[in-house]
Amino acid sequence: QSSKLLKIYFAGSIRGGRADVDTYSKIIDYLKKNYGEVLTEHIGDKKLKISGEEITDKQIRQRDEKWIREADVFIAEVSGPSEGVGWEIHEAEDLEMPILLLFNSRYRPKPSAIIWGSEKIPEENKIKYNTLDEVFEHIDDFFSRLKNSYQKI
Ligand code: 6IA
Repeated sequence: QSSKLLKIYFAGSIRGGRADVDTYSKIIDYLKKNYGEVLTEHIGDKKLKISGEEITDKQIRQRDEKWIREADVFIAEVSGPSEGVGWEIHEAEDLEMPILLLFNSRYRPKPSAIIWGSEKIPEENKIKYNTLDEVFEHIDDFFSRLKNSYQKI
């Protein structure tokens, strides 16, 4: 295991809706405590305004493109639909990053087929969960699988 802190890109809905912000924030805390640096910590910020931001959309897009290239692993919470998260998943696929998808079927039975049907994401990394404890277990499993197959980790 390298001594360099692992960089994690966590994706969650912003303008798609903030109903799950508590979940995002708990997942981010768990990742920081156990696995590395989360480049996108603001996703779990309850005070984040979804309009009237001090930075422009172009700056957000550029910054996120840079962060996703820096990151070693990609984790997305996909329960609520979000165009931005959908785009980021495709970008992570293009960059051949290890991807973990977390889905709670509280709002809808399944995520978009375009996401869930991806052959670039192993089936065991497409998680349907009910409780946060389950999420944490799946995150642990994801990282232990990576240790065996992915050199940087
Ligand atoms: O379509 P959505 O807004 O739901 O897309 C959410 C995804 O796009 C997240 O996973 C983010 O990585 C990215 N994203 C969208 N808006 C922002 C944003 N705005 N900041 C960073 N990433 C974003 C708030 C800026 C604020 C900190 C000043």
